[in-house]
Amino acid sequence: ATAAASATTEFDFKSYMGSRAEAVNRALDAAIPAGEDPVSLHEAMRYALLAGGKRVRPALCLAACGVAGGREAWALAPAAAVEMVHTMSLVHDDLPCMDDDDLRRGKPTCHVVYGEPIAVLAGDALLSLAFHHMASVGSYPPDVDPDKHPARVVRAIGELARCIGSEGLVAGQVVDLEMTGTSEIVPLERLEYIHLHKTAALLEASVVIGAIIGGATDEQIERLRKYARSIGLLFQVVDDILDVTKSSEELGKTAGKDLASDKTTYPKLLGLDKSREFAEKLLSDAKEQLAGFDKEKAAPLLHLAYYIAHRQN
Ligand code: GRG
Repeated sequence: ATAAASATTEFDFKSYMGSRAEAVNRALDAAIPAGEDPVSLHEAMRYALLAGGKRVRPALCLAACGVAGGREAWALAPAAAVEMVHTMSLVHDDLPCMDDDDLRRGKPTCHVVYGEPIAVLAGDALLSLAFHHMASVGSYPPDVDPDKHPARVVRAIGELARCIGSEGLVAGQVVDLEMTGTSEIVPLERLEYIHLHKTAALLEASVVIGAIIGGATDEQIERLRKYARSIGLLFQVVDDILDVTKSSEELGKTAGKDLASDKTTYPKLLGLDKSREFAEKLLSDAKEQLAGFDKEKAAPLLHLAYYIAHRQN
C-alpha cells in the first residue's frame, strides 16, 4: 500500500482513467448512430454500450500501446472494439438462458428493456461492429508507418478473434454454466480455467492488441501478455474477496454470503488469508513483467494493476 501511495503522488490515475474513458466514450457514441434504421437494434446497442462501465479494457489497450512506444491515439479504434466485445458478452451473459439478470451497471438489462430477441441481436451486431472497428485501417492516424501497419492490424484482429471463441470467453462461459447448479465444489484448477477464459482472456487481448498496434517486439508482447494474465486472474480473486468482506460488513457477521452460497470462490477454496496472499503474488508477478519497460511509459499499466488489486467495489 505504501508503494502504491507514493507512486500515486507521481501519477494521477484518476485523471488518466477519466480522460481515456471520455475519449473511448466519444468513439463509442460516434460508432453507433442514434435513430438509424432499424431503430430498436441501434437503440439497444447504444443502451448497452453507453450505460457506464469502468472502461478498464480500453484503458489497458491504450496504455499498452503507449508502453510499446506508440501514440495512444493509434489504439483508439481497437480500444473501442474491446469494449464492444466486453459489452456484448455482458448482454448475452445477462440473458434468461444464461445468468438471467435484471440489472447491469445499475440499470435494467438490455433484454429487460428491449426484449430477448433484440438483446441477442444487439450483442451479435456489437460483436461484428467490433471487428469492423479493428479492420478500419484507414481511420488510424497517418503518423503510423504505412508499411508496418496492416500487418499489425491483421495480427491484432487474430488476437481478438482467438480470445472470444472456444479458446476464450465462450469456453469460460460454457465451463461456468456446466459448474452452475452442481452442489459439488469446483476444484481450484477448474475455477482458474473459468476465470482465465471468462475474464483474463479479454483483458489479455486488450493489452496485447494495444502492444501490437504500438509496435511492441515479440518479446515485449509476451511480457505484457503475462502481465495481463496476472491482472486478469487478480481481477477475479479480488472480486471473490470483496464478495466475502463486503457481505460480512453488511451482515455484521464473520462469514459473508459468499461462504454460504453455492458459488465456488477463492476464499471458499483457499480461505481468506491465502486468497489475499495469492492476490499479492499476482500483483507482484504483474509488476515484475513491467520492470523492463520505460518507467514513465509503464506508469498507466502499473497503476491499472494497483487499481485492480486494491479496488473496494
Ligand atoms: C463473447 C461471443 C461471446 C459470447 C458471450 C456470455 C459469454 C459468452 C461470456 C461471459 C463473459 C462474462 C460475463 C465475463 C465476466 C467478465 C467480467 C469480469 C465482468 C465485469 O467487468 P467490469 O468490472 O465491468 O470491468 P464494467 O461494467 O465496469 O465494464
